[in-house]
Amino acid sequence: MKSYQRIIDANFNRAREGLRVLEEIARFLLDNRDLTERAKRMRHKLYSLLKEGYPYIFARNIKKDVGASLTLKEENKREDHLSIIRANAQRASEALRVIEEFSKLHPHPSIPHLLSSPLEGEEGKERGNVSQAIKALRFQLYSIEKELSILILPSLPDYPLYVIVDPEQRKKNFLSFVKELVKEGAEIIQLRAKSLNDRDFYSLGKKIEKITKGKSSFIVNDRVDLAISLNADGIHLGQDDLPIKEAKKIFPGRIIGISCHNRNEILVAKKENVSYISIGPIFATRIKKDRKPVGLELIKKARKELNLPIVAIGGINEENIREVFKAGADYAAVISAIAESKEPGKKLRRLVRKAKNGIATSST
Ligand code: 3NM
Repeated sequence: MKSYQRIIDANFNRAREGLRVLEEIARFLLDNRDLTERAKRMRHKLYSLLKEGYPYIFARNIKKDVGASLTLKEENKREDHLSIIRANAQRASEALRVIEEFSKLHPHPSIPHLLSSPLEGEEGKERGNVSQAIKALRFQLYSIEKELSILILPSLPDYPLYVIVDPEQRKKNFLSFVKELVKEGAEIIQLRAKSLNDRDFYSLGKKIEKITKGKSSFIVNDRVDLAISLNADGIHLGQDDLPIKEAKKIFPGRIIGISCHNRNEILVAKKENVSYISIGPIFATRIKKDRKPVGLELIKKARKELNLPIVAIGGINEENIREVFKAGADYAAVISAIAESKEPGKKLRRLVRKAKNGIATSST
């Protein structure tokens, strides 16, 4: 019977640990009261269901546990918050399933039944109640996992330059241009093509997706539907595009960024929990002639109010890139600085070097 006790003990620990990780994500990463409370309630329910089984701790034998030293390579690495959610929800649901199965067994008369708070009723029914209750917890967990996965968003890569490639701004050999940037190490590539029809956007996007696959994060501008069909890593939304909430529902677990041009838009976006906020145009730019530059001041102000990554955009070039990082930006987005260069690869490297220099001297 010791082995039975050890199974319950190990899986009780696994389930509550996994649940606690999900609870912390809901609480500290998402500030989401509802999900925090639901995860917490689940842990408490589990305690109350198994409290009769507490003596099972005495069956614990870590030295003898043949699984204690078995760690798969994948267990030591988590790509992002989403993979933490997946791994822990999986761990907790598997553990619950094990408890559910073993709680159906008839226990040995010499040990306290691991179960159950509702002592009334005949024993068989009681065991059924517990496995049913554990099963209900498992289903609650599935929906918490789904909701967390929709809300949590991956981050941009840790690379300071956000390159926007636009076939209107680089008409000649567009694909070789993109290939060169990726080869030179550009880790973030956004495809922006305002005047292409859907079919042409899709066909160009497929080629960019191939070029960037496994090397750079591929972000699609404006269009969530195209981002989905292109299996992009993320979407960049303007103020007039699909609302962030809706984009998250149909494109969960992907990078979502939003363009902001004033403090009000920044404060609204802050509440939505996005992967990043872009602020611009910082300087005058030929590409958005009608927009008045917001200047470095808006980055400084936003930096004080935001924990989210800030992407500075608009008129950024080799001469001023340091300034945006000094003001508190985390990334600089550029179109013309690279598109107009005869040697885009070299230009990219110089911009990155200067960006890193700006980060090093930034006071934030
Ligand atoms: N969005 P360049 S500024 C596409 O303010 C875009 O949201 C902006 O191009 C914003 O690096 C801008 O050539 C143009 O100035 C960026």
